[in-house]
Amino acid sequence: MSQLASFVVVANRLPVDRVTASDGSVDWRTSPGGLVTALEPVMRQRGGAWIGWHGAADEQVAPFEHDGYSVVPVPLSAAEYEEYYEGFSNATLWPLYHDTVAFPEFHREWWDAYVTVNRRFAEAAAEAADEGATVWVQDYQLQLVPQMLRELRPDLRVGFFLHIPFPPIELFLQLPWRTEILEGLLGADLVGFQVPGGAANFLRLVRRQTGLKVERDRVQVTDSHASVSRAYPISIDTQGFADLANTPEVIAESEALLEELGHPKRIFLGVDRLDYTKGLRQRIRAMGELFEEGKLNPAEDVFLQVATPSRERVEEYKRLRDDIDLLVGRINSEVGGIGRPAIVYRHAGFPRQTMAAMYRIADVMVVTPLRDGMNLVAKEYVACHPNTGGALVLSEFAGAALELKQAYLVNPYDLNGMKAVLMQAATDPLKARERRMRALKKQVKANTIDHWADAFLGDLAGLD
Ligand code: ADQ
Repeated sequence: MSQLASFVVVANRLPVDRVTASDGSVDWRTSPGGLVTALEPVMRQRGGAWIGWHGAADEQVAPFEHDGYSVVPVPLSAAEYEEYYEGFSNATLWPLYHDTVAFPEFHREWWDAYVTVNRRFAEAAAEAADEGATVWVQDYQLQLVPQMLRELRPDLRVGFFLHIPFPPIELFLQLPWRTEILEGLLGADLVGFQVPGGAANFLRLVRRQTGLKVERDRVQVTDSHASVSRAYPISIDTQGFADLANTPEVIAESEALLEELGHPKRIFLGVDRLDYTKGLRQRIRAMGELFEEGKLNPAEDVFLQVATPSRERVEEYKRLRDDIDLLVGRINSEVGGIGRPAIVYRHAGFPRQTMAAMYRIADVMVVTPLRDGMNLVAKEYVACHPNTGGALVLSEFAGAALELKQAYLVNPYDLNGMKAVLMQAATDPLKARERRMRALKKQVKANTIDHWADAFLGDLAGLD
């Protein structure tokens, strides 16, 4: 690499995707996403480096410059991808950290791969960072990196942010490698969580598992190193989304969508990665029952659900996909007219512009995860929907529920309760819906992704 960086982001994936043109030439394009949008300007300003996997197994890619910052690809073998990423990250940690809504699997080989890959990321960061640089490690795939990095480079200022929930102590203690993970995280000067409950779970665990001195949010790890744990709720580029939703292109696309859907009177919308934490089974059943019971009328109402393909080789995700196909097929075969399905379901990713068009036309946005670190979809809807009485139905178990208090809150495990709230959101007087929406818009305007990054990095820089 040409020069050492004073600001380094370490994440499982790079912020760029490789695009190969028909003539075989290779280009790298910025991949969309809240994290990338937030951190790119910071990196450019600070002369940063982004360390992450480039998305192709068994392949070495040399570091390169992109949009004014350095991109440092970390290689993964096909076996490591299976064991570290699909295995330990997504079949052990992901379900364990999400209230065990699916059964976590514990395999020693997966753990070994997790350690090996975390060390590789730590070494790459140590090599890229300038003297006294700030390194910001992201998410559950890399929880050992802070401590490994501190050992390699005690001069660095290390931050860590967990994008998913930090589980209650009773669940975390199942993990055979609980002490190692705890020590890994404590290597950071600042550990960030989505909600105060995550930080509290973590500090309780530290108190119980280690003999370390904990004072409020500060753990004295060694004589010379303390680690602070706090909540930093992540957000979106609110203005960017609002502006996008108001472009003539998006307005035209939303009109085309309405036409395609046959101008229904009411549109319920669900937008998720296809993941068992998102509560799709419960949501679809609740919507199906409302149609079956005649509370919703397929001639007037439609439920549009889009789900991005995700982790498709992991067993639990394959099962989920089949379950959803079956459920939607069954409901549509029983209710609705020919050419007028009650549920319109697409298993696909869409460009951001299309997402904005969907948010524009949705009367009731249905966000009902069983557990979610934050949930950006809820905030994107609030930013994009014009204030004409749209309604957000939001699970109590999404981190976003702590901020978006004016949403129609639901317990996604309570099907009858959820059905009642869905109907309330659809039928409340316009004034009541507008009042809620105004409060929600105020919230997402006041708390953007820039605030999130500034708050975290400001605190990290200010620690003594
Ligand atoms: P995710 O679990 O991926 O993120 P979420 O916060 O909702 O969940 O973000 C999903 C993103 O993907 C949104 O920006 C959304 O627009 C986009 N998306 C979803 N479906 C799509 C589709 N069909 N087509 C195109 N785009 C689609 C993790 C945690 C969350 C946390 C975020 C950020 O699980 O709790 O909010 O990280 O920290």
